[in-house]
Amino acid sequence: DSDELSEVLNYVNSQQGKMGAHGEYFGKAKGKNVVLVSLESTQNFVIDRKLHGQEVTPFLNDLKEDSFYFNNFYHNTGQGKTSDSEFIIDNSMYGLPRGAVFTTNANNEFNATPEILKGEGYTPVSLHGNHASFWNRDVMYQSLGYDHYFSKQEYDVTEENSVNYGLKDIPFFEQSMPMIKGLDKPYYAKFLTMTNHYPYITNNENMEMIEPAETGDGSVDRYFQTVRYEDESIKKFFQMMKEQGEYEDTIFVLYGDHYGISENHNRAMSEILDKEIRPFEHVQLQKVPLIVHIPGMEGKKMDTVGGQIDLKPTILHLLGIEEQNDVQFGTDLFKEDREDFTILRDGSVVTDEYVYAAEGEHCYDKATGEEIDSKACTPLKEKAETELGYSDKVVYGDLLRFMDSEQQENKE
Ligand code: GP9
Ligand code: MN
Repeated sequence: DSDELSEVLNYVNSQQGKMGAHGEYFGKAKGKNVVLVSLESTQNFVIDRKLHGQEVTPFLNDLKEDSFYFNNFYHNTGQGKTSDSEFIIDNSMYGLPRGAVFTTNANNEFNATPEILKGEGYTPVSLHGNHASFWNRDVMYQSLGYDHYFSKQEYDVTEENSVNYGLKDIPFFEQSMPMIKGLDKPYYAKFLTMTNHYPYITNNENMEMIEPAETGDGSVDRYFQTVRYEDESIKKFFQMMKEQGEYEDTIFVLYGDHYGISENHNRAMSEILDKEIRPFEHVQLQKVPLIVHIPGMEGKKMDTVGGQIDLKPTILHLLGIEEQNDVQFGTDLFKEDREDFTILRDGSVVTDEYVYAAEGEHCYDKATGEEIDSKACTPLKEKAETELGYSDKVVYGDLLRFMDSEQQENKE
C-alpha cells in the first residue's frame, strides 16, 4: 500500500550522495537527442584487449578517448538478461530475483525515463531486429512510455542479412537511419544490438575481422569475432550519424547489457586472462563497458564504481531534469559526493575498497584481490539485502501506482 511506498521513498531519499549539489555536468546536454546503444553480451574485458596482435574493439577504444569512459561499471541484471538491463536503465530499479519483470509485471505502473522525457517534449523509441513480442517488449514498452518500437516487421530481414537471433548489426544500423531521421526531435532512441549473442555465430567471412581465440572452448573463441563485428557496426553507425547530420545534437550512451561468458567457461577464461577465476575475478568479470559520448565535450576516464542502476539519474541530470519524488535506487555517476558502490542481482557488492562475492560469501580487498575477514563486508551484504528487498517490494506490489496526484504535482 502507500505506507510501503513511503517507506521505500524514505529509504532511497536517505541514501548517502542522493541529495546535495548537482555535479558539474547537470544540464550540460539539455535538449539534445539521446541515443542509447545496448552492446549485446559485451563485457569490459574486451576493451583495449589485443588478440593475435589486433585490437578486439578498435572503434570503441578510440571512441572512449573522446568520451567519459567508466571502467568500474557493472551490469545489475539477473535472469531477465537484456530485458533486465532495459528495465534497470529506464527505471533505476532492480530486476527480479528470478524471472523477468518484462514478462511478469509488464502492466505495472512505472515512472520510466521514456515517459518522463515524453513529458519534456521528447520522442522515445526503441529499435531492435527481433520479433516485437520477444521478452514481451511490445507490451512492456507501452508501460514504460515508448512512442514506438521499430521491430523485426519494420526491417528488411533476409536469410543473407541474418545470423543467430536475426538481423545482423551492420544492416540493423543501416536500416535504422531513415527510421530515426523521420522522428520528431529531440528523440530518446534505444538501439539494441544482437549479433554478439551466445553461441557467437558468424555465417559469412566478411563478418570475421579477427581470427578466433585458441582456447579450444568454441563459444569463448568465437566471442572475440562477434565482438569485433559489433565494434565495426558501431563504427558504421557513428559514420552514418555524422554524414546524415544527426551527430552534433545527440549524446550517446553505450553500455554492455550483461555478461556474455558464463561461469561454465571459466577454464577458457582463465587462459584468456592468464589468472585463476576465483569468486573475486568472477565478480570483476561482471564489469561491462559504459561510454558516454557528448560531441564537443572532452573525454575523461572515470574510476567511479557504479552500475546500470545509475543510468536513469545520470542521463536525466545531463539533460537538466531532476525527479524530486521518484523511486530511484541509483545515483548520478557524475555527482561528486557520490558513494562508489554497486549491487549485483545475486547480492554481491562492489565499492572502491571491497568486493563482496555473494556466492560463498567471500570478502576481498578490491585493490589487491586478497581475501579478507568477511566482517569487513557484512554492512555491504546487509545493505544489498535491504535495497534489493525494497526494489522487489515495489515491483511485486506494483507500488508506484500509489504515487498520488499530490506527489506527482510536487515533481519537477
Ligand atoms: C533478443 C535479444 C537477446 O531480442 O535482446 O536477448 P537476451 O537473450 O540477451 O536476453
Ligand atoms: Mn542480451
